[in-house]
Amino acid sequence: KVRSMLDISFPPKEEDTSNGVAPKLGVEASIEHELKYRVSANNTDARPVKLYQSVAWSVHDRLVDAFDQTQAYWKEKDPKHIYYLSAEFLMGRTLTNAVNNLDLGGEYAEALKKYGADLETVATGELDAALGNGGLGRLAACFLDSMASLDLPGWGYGIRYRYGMFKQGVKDGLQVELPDYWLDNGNPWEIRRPETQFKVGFYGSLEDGKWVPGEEVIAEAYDVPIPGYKTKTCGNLRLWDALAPEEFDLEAFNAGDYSKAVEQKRRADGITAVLYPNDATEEGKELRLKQQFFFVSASLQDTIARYLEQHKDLAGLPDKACFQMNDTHPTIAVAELMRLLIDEHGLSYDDAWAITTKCVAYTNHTVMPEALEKWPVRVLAKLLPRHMQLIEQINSNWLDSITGHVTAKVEAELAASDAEKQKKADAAAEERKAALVAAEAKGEEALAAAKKMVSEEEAAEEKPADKATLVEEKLKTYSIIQENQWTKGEMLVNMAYLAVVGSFAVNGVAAIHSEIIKTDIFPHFVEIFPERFQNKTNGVTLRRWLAYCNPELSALITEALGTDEWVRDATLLAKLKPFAEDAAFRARWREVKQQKKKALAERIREQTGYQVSTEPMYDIHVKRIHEYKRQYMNAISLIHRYKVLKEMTPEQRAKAVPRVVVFGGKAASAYYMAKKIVALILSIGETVNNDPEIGDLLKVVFLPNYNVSEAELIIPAAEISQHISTAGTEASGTSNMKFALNGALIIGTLDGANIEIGENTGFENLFIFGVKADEINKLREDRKNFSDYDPRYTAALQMVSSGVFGRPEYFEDLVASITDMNRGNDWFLLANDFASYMDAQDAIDELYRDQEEWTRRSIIYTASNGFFSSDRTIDQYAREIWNVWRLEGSDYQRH
Ligand code: KOT
Repeated sequence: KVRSMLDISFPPKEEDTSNGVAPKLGVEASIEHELKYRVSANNTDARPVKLYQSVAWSVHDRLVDAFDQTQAYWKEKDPKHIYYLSAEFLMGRTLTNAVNNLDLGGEYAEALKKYGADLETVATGELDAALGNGGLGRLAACFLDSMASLDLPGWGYGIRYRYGMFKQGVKDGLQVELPDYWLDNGNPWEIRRPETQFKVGFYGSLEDGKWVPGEEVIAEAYDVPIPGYKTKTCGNLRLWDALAPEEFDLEAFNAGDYSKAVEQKRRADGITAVLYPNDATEEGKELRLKQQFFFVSASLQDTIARYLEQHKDLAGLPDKACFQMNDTHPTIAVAELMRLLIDEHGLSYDDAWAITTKCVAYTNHTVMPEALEKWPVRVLAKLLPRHMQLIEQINSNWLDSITGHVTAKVEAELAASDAEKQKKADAAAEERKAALVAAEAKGEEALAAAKKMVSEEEAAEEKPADKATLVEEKLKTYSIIQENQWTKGEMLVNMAYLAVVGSFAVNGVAAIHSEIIKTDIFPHFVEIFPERFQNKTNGVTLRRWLAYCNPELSALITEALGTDEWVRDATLLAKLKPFAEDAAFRARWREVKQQKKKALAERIREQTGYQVSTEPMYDIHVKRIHEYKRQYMNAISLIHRYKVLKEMTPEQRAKAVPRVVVFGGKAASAYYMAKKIVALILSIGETVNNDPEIGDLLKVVFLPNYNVSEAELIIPAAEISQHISTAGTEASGTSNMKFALNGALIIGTLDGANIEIGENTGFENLFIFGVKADEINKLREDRKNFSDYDPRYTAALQMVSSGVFGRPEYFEDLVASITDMNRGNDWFLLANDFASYMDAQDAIDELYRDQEEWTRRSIIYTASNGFFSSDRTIDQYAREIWNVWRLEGSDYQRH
């Protein structure tokens, strides 16, 4: 049944609630209208981009209608809201998602026939909204979809970057970064709100305890409607743009100093100009802190203002608002909420603290030390003097509150070590006594010497430790403000510690990760508040990542299950299991995979010029380029594979299992080694793909500019996917879930969510290799000599160094990073895992020869991984952290 948004009445009422502004035109007429009046094209010159624009504007109007009604309804019912604070939202394209979530797919397909177009093609006219780096930003986008689909009152809050993640190109075998002009053709998915503006201050000083900012900018809201899947709920992503105060106050601009005004505009523009392209690394730049404070302050002011429209007393804020901090990037919210409550709304420090710590929760996404944010006190005190003062106060109250605990701990340790020491001292005293007796028997001289020795020994004996000093030392390990371990004397604010102290809940993003943060990152906080720490295993939206990116497989699933309910209730996928045993079904499953491989092959040809066959196994390794993710280890294994193929006789080659290996991923522009890894993959491809002896047996492709839209094309085509991070380094991973749901088998380590995917799918169905997380520290300590390595590994690296793939000098330090004790010393333990990685690769080749068994497993993967729907994740957040609920007895009830 196709439902039109035109006749939505929400909340259900007899009369039309749309105030006459709702689109009155049908889909076809509205496209026509937009084409003529908005983008000024007619049917004959409706080029793809213009057609996309008019379709998008037509959908926009329907979205706005749903949006207005939802927001008005929430305002009336006043339920508790969740505010997801995130520096990144990696939304990708919107058109397909919006049309299908609004259940208008049929109508738009029909209307587009007139232009000889289909929705899939029209959708390619849209540029990705790439306001994120990778997993963390994409998770935020999946969460918005799930909140709306579960009818939860939820908003996202972030930054409207004018330049998102850079576009990656390839030139002369190297990555090049190009600007992402994503707003160039306008953005039909946002609604500018010039009426919603807040002042955000920076710098300045404290005068009589009051902050007088030295610089002010205006935050202006843009709303991006978030349609739930076949529900009337339409949530909101509110993104902030920065304006100079003069843009906002024209009179002052006219009266004031022109060049000063221009300078102010330049500074304001700078705040929202560009997304920092670092994934899981921090760049301690003042501008980054400015961005963080900018969006956090605007979001908190906005929430409080809306709250105060309906309530007098801020004491009730925790019943109406919960702020979920997506990693530490929004952690300044702890201090800013305190400031707003105390300085702007007159609350006492204690009342403000009680409210803040009931409103804020924190999600940790990484244990990589270089990603844990620590802002120098000097930088914070300059940019946000009042906040620095509040952080000092928060820290000193925190340390006071635990001094009793720490003292007791020190006393217990002292008591234990005292007893130990006393035992030692008693034994030593006995020995000395015996020595004196023995010396006495030997005469005067021996006795004198023995006495001297005894008194020296007694003097050297350990003095009892000073308790106060020990308590002070231990307290430092709990302190939010700590000395920089590299730059002595420089004090740093540990943002993760501030987040833990200021939050009522702290969670990791996969089971193993949530344990690691408890044992390795926050053990001393766990002592104090064990109940604060939780796990919320990540998930992905099945709308974008199965239903819409793989309509062919989805149709097959729906046919088998006799319903498409699995799109909202992913647990239903389990009913697919029996079909794995049905040979006819397997043949159709393979047929779909083949179709998706064909589409990817076409894309590879377009983007790289390489012609790849659709017969070989499609082996995919796509994610941000990082040493810990070990694309480099895969590259080394491919060099070995190439070498083996070269050495084979033609008879042996005829029996080899051919592969197309596809890499994709961006290297942060300043990440030296990551860029070299990209270059190495490109070079291997250049050599292997042009080697006539190899032909279709092996192709190594680096597909440039991996992003959400490319992922939607690549993932459905994958037969094997690689998730091979050093155990204990990948917090969760989310593409592993997308691949599994699309029936790609996984080769991976026991890391992040791979473990839970293994538990759900059956570990025997994955290709698991490598050491476990708890072995890593010891292995790092006793890393071997280069000469001890697996001969295949050594030979492959030798080929790089000797120039088989060109540019040997360029790759010299990449090789050194895993072979030289003083230049990296193989921190991510490629050498340790290489042999078992190769065993897993052999097992893959072996299984691929048996296409029936391979397909059986592929179906088992899709059937087993409904758990990784972000609907499940969000339901857990809602119940176990946020305490937000769907409105009872309303139109929200799903049928
Ligand atoms: C950290 C600093 C800056 C930008 C991004 C990060 C970041 C990204 N930290 N963790 N992530 C990834 O988050 C994903 C979603 O939880 C995880 O699946 C993935 O393992 C993290 O690396």
